[in-house]
Amino acid sequence: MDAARYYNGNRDERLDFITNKEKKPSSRKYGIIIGVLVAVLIIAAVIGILVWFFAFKEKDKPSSRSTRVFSGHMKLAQVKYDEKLEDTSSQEFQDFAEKLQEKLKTLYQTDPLLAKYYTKSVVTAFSEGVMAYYWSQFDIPATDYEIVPEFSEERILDALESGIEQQSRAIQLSDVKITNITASATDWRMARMPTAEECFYRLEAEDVEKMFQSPGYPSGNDPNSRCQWQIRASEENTITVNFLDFNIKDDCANDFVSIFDSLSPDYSQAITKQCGQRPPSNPLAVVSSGNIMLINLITDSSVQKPGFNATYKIIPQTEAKTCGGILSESEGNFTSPLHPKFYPPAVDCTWTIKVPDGSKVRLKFNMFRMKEPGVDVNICHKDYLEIMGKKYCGEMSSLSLTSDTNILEVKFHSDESYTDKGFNAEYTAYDPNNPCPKQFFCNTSICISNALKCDGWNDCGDMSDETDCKCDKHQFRCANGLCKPDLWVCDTVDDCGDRSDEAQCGCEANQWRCANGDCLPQDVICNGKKDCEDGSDESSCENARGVCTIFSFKCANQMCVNKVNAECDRVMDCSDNSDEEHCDCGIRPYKLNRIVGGQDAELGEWPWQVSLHFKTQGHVCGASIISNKWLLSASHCFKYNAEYEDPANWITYSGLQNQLTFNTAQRRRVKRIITHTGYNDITYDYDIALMELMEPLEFSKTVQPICLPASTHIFPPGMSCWVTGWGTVREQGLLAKTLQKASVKMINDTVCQKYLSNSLTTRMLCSGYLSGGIDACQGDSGGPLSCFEESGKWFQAGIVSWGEGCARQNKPGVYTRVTSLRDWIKTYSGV
Ligand SMILES: *[C@@H]1O[C@H](CO)[C@@H](O)[C@H](O)[C@H]1NC(C)=O
Ligand SMILES: *[C@@H]1O[C@H](CO)[C@@H](O)[C@H](O)[C@H]1NC(C)=O
Ligand SMILES: *[C@@H]1O[C@H](CO)[C@@H](O)[C@H](O)[C@H]1NC(C)=O
Ligand SMILES: *[C@@H]1O[C@H](CO)[C@@H](O)[C@H](O)[C@H]1NC(C)=O
Ligand SMILES: *[C@@H]1O[C@H](CO)[C@@H](O)[C@H](O)[C@H]1NC(C)=O
Ligand SMILES: [Ca+2]
Repeated sequence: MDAARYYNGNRDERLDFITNKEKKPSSRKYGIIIGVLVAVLIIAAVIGILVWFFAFKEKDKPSSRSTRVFSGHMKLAQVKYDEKLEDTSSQEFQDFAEKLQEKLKTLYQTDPLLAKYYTKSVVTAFSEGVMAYYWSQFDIPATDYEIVPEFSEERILDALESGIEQQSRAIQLSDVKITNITASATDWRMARMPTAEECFYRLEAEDVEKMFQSPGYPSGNDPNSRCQWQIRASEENTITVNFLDFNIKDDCANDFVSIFDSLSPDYSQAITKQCGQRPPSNPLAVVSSGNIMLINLITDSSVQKPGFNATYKIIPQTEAKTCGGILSESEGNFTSPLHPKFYPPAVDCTWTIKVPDGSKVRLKFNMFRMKEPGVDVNICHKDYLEIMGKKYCGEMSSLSLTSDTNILEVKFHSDESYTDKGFNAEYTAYDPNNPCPKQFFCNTSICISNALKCDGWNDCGDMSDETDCKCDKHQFRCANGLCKPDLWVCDTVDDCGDRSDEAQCGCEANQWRCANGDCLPQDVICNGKKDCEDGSDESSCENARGVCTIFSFKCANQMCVNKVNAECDRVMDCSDNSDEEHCDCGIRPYKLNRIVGGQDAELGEWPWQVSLHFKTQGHVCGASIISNKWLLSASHCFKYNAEYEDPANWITYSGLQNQLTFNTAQRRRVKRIITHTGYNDITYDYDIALMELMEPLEFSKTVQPICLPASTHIFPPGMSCWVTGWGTVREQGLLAKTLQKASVKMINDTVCQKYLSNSLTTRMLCSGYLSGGIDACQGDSGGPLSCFEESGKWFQAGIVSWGEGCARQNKPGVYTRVTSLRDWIKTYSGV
């Protein structure tokens, strides 16, 4: 075996060991031994900086080294393609691979540095068109760590190309000639020997859909898996893979699936790299550009997830890559190729929208996602959509445009690497003399309801609906002339854009504002003394030992921690760790698509939301899960009459998204309902209740508890939170079928108090809708107000209690303040 010669010279004994083994080729062990050794020996990363950093850190250990692996493909001239080359155990494959490996070695000789650290090249596969797939490995001993950054893709390619040029001058007629060659840095864990059998699969895609799963699915694959699926199809076809279930650990560095439009793990032809768990509403489905595809599964974490269950089949190239055309109806829809699957790499198409003379085209994207690593969305040098001379790429939650004439051309381009879900667009012809019949025409070309003009919300996207307004009595006039809901005043958020809504909010610039609004000199902060009456000047001072204020977090051992929101923030603050106990909460197991817009909640987006059904009336109130046996809700849901106080009349549904499909929800009966003795049905004070379940819940992807905040937890005014529900107190009309969500923000207590003529007690807080145009009623009495903290968990700030009607924009919603009743919850439920 020629490979042995590669280890001559300055290699150390561990590599000589490989050499010896390699002298006995063509046994199955070969691959396994190499695999194991590679795993043991190689410590590498894809990114040069990382490798450099590692090498630097490890330089004191003489035996450690950095390994860099490059992979790609090359086109071969002057050889006939033989199908036997697809069988890696055939003599033809072995002979030809060896010949090419030898050739690659000599190509690297053109660069002395590469030659010095060269370890080996391995040809892993062939495909028709006489394409060969390979990877090359370089090992740099720790003592030479400073040269690691020299191993760039450019340098490798330069060496290969100049080597090919030199050889072509001295070429003999019978010689194999390498033409176009590619090389890109890859993860060493995906470089496999062609003879490897462990977790290596060859699949043939056909017309009929076939299935494959990751090993061990669904109970979970082994940690340290290096699995590869090579999928081929007959010519003139592309391959599509649909992941029915995809659940890999949510850590893309150690655990991931990488899919390539090649038989090499060559990132210049990557289709995508994914990790985490995908909800059913956002499945992963990819398509190749040609008749090959390579899928890699790498798992390194010790905790394993189920893996994936997928189907694969062919799509004829003519179908997968044909798109565009002339759209001459006055309205219609079009999408990126194969949407909502990922579009294939290397596709170009153009749609020409042609509406009657005198009309113009309005184009609206209901979904737009063409995101690639390392792309500046202002330039869009890879995949893009081009409309009227402007390129669009990345991720956009809303995009609408209008044409200048009756013709609009939309060009779509996808390059060789990285694809995405693409877009889904809707167009309509409109009369430029009357662009929005009975509606307001925004400068961004969209039409909005007249009621949204001058309501303080930027509904158009460019503020054109909020200029030239007269403010009404519940609005604040900003210095720049805009009108804003006066509830937005003094909430620390600059709503006006000129800070005029935050200007008269208490203290001078050089003063410290206590939480109760008092103004004191700045130097009172963290001086170890309580200067503010409430102690808020010492509330976030990590070294204010011994100072216990109403803002301090109290550890189980009675010590005080002066840090804002110390509980469950993944930092151990109490010496007894009690701040990080009972923190299995506030997590969404599904990895949700960030751009999920609209008002409909995704399955698993609010896994603590519960629907309370009363007798035969169906959904009546909301609640939240705070442990597997306890739900939190509002007293007023049970104080209507005696029947409502009887636990036997209630059924709870957890994990429910749609009020028509109960089969996936967990149904539990109620053992006990505890309402607050202080509940007042006139003022709605102490509007809190606990429900104990007969049977515990089973936590799952769609059923999870929310974190309860410590009584000292602060949800500051201006903070954005979410209110969810099916809408019980809807003013008119039916309940929503799908769980609704709305973004709201916390309102300054003083401001809300004034607004509500002093009906707010300290057991209540206010929040209001953040975006305009909401005409549904998202809140559910008893449902949660959920707030995401940067430490990564969701906390329940409030319980939906009362408000003046539903989502009338300038009215606040009033919630039971969970922090003020935290001790009551603990007393009665133990949670
Ligand atoms: C090889 O590369 C050249 C230039 O990049 C290109 O024009 C040619 O089409 C390529 N040939 C093949 C067979 O891919
Ligand atoms: C994969 O999913 C399909 C369709 O849901 C199902 O029929 C099949 O049993 C699943 N395979 C495994 C191994 O669970
Ligand atoms: C286009 O799609 C939207 C939403 O997906 C749908 O409401 C509309 O009816 C479609 N229009 C046409 C002309 O197909
Ligand atoms: C609308 O936009 C155009 C340019 O896009 C700008 O010139 C014009 O002033 C804008 N009009 C308003 C009312 O904002
Ligand atoms: C709330 O607004 C009042 C003025 O109305 C201001 O004095 C106070 O500091 C604000 N509170 C907070 C926490 O920002
Ligand atoms: Ca404000």
